[in-house]
Amino acid sequence: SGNRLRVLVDMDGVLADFEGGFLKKYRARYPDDPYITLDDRRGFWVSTQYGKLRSDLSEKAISIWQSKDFFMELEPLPGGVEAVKEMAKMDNTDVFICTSPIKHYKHCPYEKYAWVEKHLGHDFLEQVILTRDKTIVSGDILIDDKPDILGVELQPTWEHILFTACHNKHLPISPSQRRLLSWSDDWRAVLDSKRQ
Ligand code: UMP
Repeated sequence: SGNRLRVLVDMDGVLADFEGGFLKKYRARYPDDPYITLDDRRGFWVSTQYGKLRSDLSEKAISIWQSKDFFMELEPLPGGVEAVKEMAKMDNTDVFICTSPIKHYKHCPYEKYAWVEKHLGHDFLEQVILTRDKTIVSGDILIDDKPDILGVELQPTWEHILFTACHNKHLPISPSQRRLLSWSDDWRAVLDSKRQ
């Protein structure tokens, strides 16, 4: 606490390639159905955009991330695991992974822990926060690809840094909101800007 910097890092779309993993498994399972390329993705909710494409496709999309091994087998996004490991070694810096599990809880929560253990190591499990409401978690920064992070706390302590993803890259950014374009972007400067 005190003068330490607390960084919250989202998992899906920031550390783990949810969109790429989804599209690959959706096309394998439903090869005769239409799909949305990553370039054409708009809006955070995959299920909503698929439902607009054809009404039955929302349920088919949902079936993909409800399946066993979906979350476990997501590929790391370039540079994310390395950045989190480096952050965690920095002086006066605490890093937590803050991620929302789906309500179909058979596989997702277990697999999120397993993913962190596999890619960041057993000790990093100490840093995992599973919550459906990130506004009640306190921190200095939340790096997240979801444009609107809402919950019961109307004034979260963190500044939301929007992590660029296929679904949010076209969004006009409000003057007050900062972005990280990828893990090649200057995340160290973002952290330093919040240090006392
Ligand atoms: N998710 C859905 N529907 C979608 C897209 C994603 O339920 O159309 C799930 C996957 C993740 C969660 O478990 O939402 C997003 O979590 P955060 O990235 O906000 O932590």
